[in-house]
Amino acid sequence: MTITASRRALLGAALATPLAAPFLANRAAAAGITLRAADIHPDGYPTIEGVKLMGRLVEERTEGRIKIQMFHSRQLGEEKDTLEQTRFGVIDFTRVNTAPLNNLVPATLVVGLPFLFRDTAHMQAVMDGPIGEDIGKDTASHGLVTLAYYDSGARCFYTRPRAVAEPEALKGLKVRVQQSDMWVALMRAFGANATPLPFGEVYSAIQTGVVDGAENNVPTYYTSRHFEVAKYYTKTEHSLSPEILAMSKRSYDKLAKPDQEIIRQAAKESVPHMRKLWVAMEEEALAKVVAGGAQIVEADKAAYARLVQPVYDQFVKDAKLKALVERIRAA
Ligand code: GTR
Repeated sequence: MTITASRRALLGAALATPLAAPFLANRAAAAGITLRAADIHPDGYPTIEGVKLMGRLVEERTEGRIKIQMFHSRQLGEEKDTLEQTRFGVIDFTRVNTAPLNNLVPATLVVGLPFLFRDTAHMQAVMDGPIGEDIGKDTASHGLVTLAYYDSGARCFYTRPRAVAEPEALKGLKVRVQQSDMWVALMRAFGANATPLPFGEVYSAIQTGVVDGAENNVPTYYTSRHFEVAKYYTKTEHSLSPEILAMSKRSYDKLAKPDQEIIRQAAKESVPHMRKLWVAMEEEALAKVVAGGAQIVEADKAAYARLVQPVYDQFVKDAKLKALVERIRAA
């Protein structure tokens, strides 16, 4: 049966109507999915902006079929929680430091080891290259697809009672650390008492004297407003422990190969963007904390570095981790 002229006219009119476009768009959206990403940092922080860029690229390249919604500011919980939920596919992406992964995936502790990287360029070259890729492979058996590594600057001490230019000044102070055995051991090696705490509890822990201080990069010291309660920021730069952007393997496996590739590629492309913002943020944060009353103190880094061997002895025991440390040093 051939389509009658009048029906053809009707059909043409329907397609020409302005209603047709939103109708089709709605259908496409209904067929699409929105993936959820978690981060503890506030909106505007470079890690958040990195993931947002990844989301825009993914949405564009899948013609709106895949969207990524960012939940910042600990809306989905602390890093330990979001990691667990990502492993089990409740959350699709999480951006965390390597530290909360340390007990689960030993290779991740290596890149947080004290005074391991010579500088930021060394860290970036290692993480962006085959070594970073190998570390990423180890996360897969724990339900996480490592997509990219972001910068996290240099971690330094900030303390309430006094500056800690020499390790002697740190002796006996209670210092908050991330929830990782390596980090607890490192504080001990430095002579401090380690108190592992989730990030969101640090401000009040310092304020109420539960701990005497913590350690972090300047941007986090600023955005967390920890500078209000711990005025002395001592530039020990003891670790360049990078950030990791991981996708839930469960969520990843549900996607078609070309979509997986789009996500991997978008994550890679978000790295230079994040790093550019990071450099600007470090400068801005430093000015802001100084204006807010923080005192920036130079440290005897060599004296700190002399204390860390026991941490390497305790955690870099098996042949695999030893080889990893050697590869990083030689890179
Ligand atoms: C920040 C890092 C977070 C988290 C936090 C902490 O520098 O970006 O992922 O590790 O430090 O100390 O808990």
